[in-house]
Order: sequence, then C-alpha cells, then structure tokens
Amino acid sequence: MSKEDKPRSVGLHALYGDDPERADEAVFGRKPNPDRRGFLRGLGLGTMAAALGVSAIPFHRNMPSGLIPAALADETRPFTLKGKDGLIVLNDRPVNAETPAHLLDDEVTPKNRHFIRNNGTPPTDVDAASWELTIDGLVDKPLKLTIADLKKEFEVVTQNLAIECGGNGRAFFKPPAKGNQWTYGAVACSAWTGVRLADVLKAAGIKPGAVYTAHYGADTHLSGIPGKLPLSRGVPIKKAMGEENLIAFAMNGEDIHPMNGAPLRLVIPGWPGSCSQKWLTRIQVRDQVHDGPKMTGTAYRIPKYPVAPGQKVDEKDFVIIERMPVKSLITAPETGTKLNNRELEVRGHAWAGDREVSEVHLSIDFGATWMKADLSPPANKAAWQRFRAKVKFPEQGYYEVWARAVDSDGVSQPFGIAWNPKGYLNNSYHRVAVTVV
Ligand SMILES: Nc1nc2c(c(=O)[nH]1)N[C@H]1C(S)=C(S)[C@@H](COP(=O)(O)O)O[C@H]1N2
Ligand SMILES: [Mo]
Repeated sequence: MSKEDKPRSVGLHALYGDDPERADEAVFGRKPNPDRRGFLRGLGLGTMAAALGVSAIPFHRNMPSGLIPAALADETRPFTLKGKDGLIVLNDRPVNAETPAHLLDDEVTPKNRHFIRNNGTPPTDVDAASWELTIDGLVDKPLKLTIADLKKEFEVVTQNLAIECGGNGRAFFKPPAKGNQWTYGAVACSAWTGVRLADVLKAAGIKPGAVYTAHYGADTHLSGIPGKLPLSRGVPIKKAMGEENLIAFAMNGEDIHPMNGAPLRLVIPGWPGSCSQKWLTRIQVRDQVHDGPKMTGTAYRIPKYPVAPGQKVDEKDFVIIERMPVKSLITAPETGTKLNNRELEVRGHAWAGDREVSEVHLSIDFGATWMKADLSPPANKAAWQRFRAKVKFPEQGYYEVWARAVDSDGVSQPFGIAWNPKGYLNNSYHRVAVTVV
C-alpha cells in the first residue's frame, strides 16, 4: 500500500495556503496584528524560535505575519525541523514526525533521528537552571527538585532505552484508524542520562495504598485554554519502580532536543511512549488509576477481547495498554534496494516491551522458510537488540525480506494485524523490498 492512499493530517503548506494569518496563529500562537506586522512578544515568538531551534530571532519585528520561515519550508521536503534530519512529518500541529527505517540503523539512535510525538504545544523559554520537578501525592515527604538537585542527590545513570509510540504501525490498519498515520518509524533507542524514577520515588517515600503515578509536563493544549492539559498519563507503582525508568536530562550525552522534552523528561521504556512524559514538571502518586487526559476513554486503550476489523466496541470494554509487544525493524537494506549481486547483509533491531528478545528470524520467500539471524544481547534492560544475517538470493527478481522476532516467553510477532479501533500495537512483520538485477 502506498503512503499516498492513507489519510494524512494537513501539512504546513496546505495549512498556510488556506489562510496564512490564521495558520500563523494556529502554529505559532501569534495573532494577526494589522498595526504591527512583526511578532507579538512572548508566546508566538518563543514557539517559532523553538521550532527553529534558536534562542532568538533578532529581526523578528520585520517578519510579515503569515510568512513560513524558510528553514521550515524546505522546497524538497514538506517541513523540516531544526536539529532533526530526514524525518517524515505526519502533522505539524501538533508536530509529529517519524524516522524512515533505514535511518534507524545505529545501535544508539542519534538525537537528530529520534521521532517526535507531540499532543500539544511544547513549552518555550525553557530554562534548565531554574526547572523544578515536584513529587507529591501519596508520599511521606513531597519533594521539589531542580535538575542540579537530581544530579547531586541521586545516582546518575546512562541507559539505552527504546521508546515506541503505542500507535506505531497504525498506517497499515484496514479499515483505517484515526490518528497519526505512523508507518514504522515511531520508535527509537537513544542513550538517556538521568536518575532512576524509582530512587526519586523512594526518597519521597511511597505511602501504603499508592497504586499509580500521574505525570505532568509543561506543554500546553492546542486550544490555548489555560490549564487544559494535552496529555497526562501514569503507570502502576510496580512498573514505576523498575530500574529501567529514568527521569532524564540528557540524550546521547547532550541536552535533550526541545521536541523530545528538554530539559527534563521521563523515559519509561517498554510501555507506550505516552507514559514517558516530556517537559516533566510533576509526578503525583495516587491511590487510584490516573484519569488525566489520554488516560481515559479509548486513548491508549484496546478492547479486552479480540475484535474483527471494523467492529464497534463499547467504551467500557477497553483496557489500558501496558507493556508493548515484541517487534522488529529491518534497518538495512533500505526498502526498494536494487542489488547487483546475490548476497546481502540484513540488519535491524528487535525489542519486546518488558521482556527480552530471544530470537529473530528472516525470510526471503514470503514466509515459507526462515533463517535465524545473529542476535546481540541488549546493552541494558529495555534497550533494543541488534540482529544481523547474511542472506543469499537464488536468482534475479523481486524479493521481500521479512523479519519476525520472538520474545523470552516464546511469543512471536504475528503475520497479521490484531485490529483494534484506535490503531494501537501493530507488531506485524516488517517487510522490505529488494530487487536483484
Ligand atoms: N508532555 C508530553 N509528554 C509526552 C507527549 C506529549 O504530547 N506531551 N507525547 C507522548 C507520546 S504519545 C510519545 S509516543 C512520546 C514520544 O516521545 P518523543 O517525542 O521524544 O519521541 O512522548 C510522550 N510524552
Ligand atoms: Mo505515542
């Protein structure tokens, strides 16, 4: 199925084509102002500067309203983001961008290749030095911690952690599911540096009766309504206490990219990416399951029983998605590769939520026979695992390389999609096309 067949969110140029001034307001939060063409101070300017990855736009007062910054309006791509390279933008309000599979070949995903999934408008004028994290709720000792406090009072660790959006693979749902049409690239595994969430919660002292966390970030709702949150999710205390979860302040040894949650975020690997709150300001410990925006209804939830494609499901039959299922991604060759010889190294990564991957199999004959790939252990818990294998093609022609991973409980990726109304958890095989000429 080609990408063009699928429903897509409106792109930046389409948005600006209709009504540039309204688009301006929508994207950057500046109101058209006939007296003064330049930016209003504050929100609009800050949002645009953040999108451009700069701290200032010295001549911003001269910028006509309705002008798409050239840095974002690359002729060859619909929309580009400063500090992000080769990502496919699915939506620009809010910004959502995925990474083509062949650009995810590194064991540690470079900062500029980490996908972006925003539900609202990222904060601007972010100041790492004065950033504060509050830990409160059902704790003995509520805490207020700066990033310097976190570094001083807790052990600082670096871990390669896989983050995957619960909706990754949604684009292949038939009938289609509404939402960002992610294909394969809403997944990444960067090296995150921070302190363990568990250590911070222990320092605050979790009271008996605590069952769930609630995460809050500094991004704002697209509607602009003050106090309205775009997303606030949480996890059961048992998951929160896992050593794999970090309150992170660095990504691959550098500042976190503004779109990935700078200066502070949660990384809760193995569970839907939505648990990993960006621009983290507060973690509340609760005596009940969290009920923040995108925790209730059908958001990040699936029917508790298998359903047929297109089947309507009563909202009360939806359950919260917890650990993500086993999955693999072929990162070399790039799909569509034309080969002049008969031999090829196939590479990729596999991950399995809270489990480990035990085997990865490859097929070049549409699943009739499979060969075992070499599989590396994870760099640490919840890192993805590298697989590689040499494959030999018997003759000229069109092939597909298929990958399927099996987790430590013996559960394999399925061939087909376990359809659900909101398009979550598609872990069917990744297939890439190879033509031997
Ligand atoms: N504050 C905040 N945190 C957030 C989100 C958001 O919209 N706001 N999106 C979540 C979702 S749905 C995902 S998949 C991950 C994606 O992380 P990334 O954008 O760094 O790739 O961030 C999560 N954390
Ligand atoms: Mo997500």
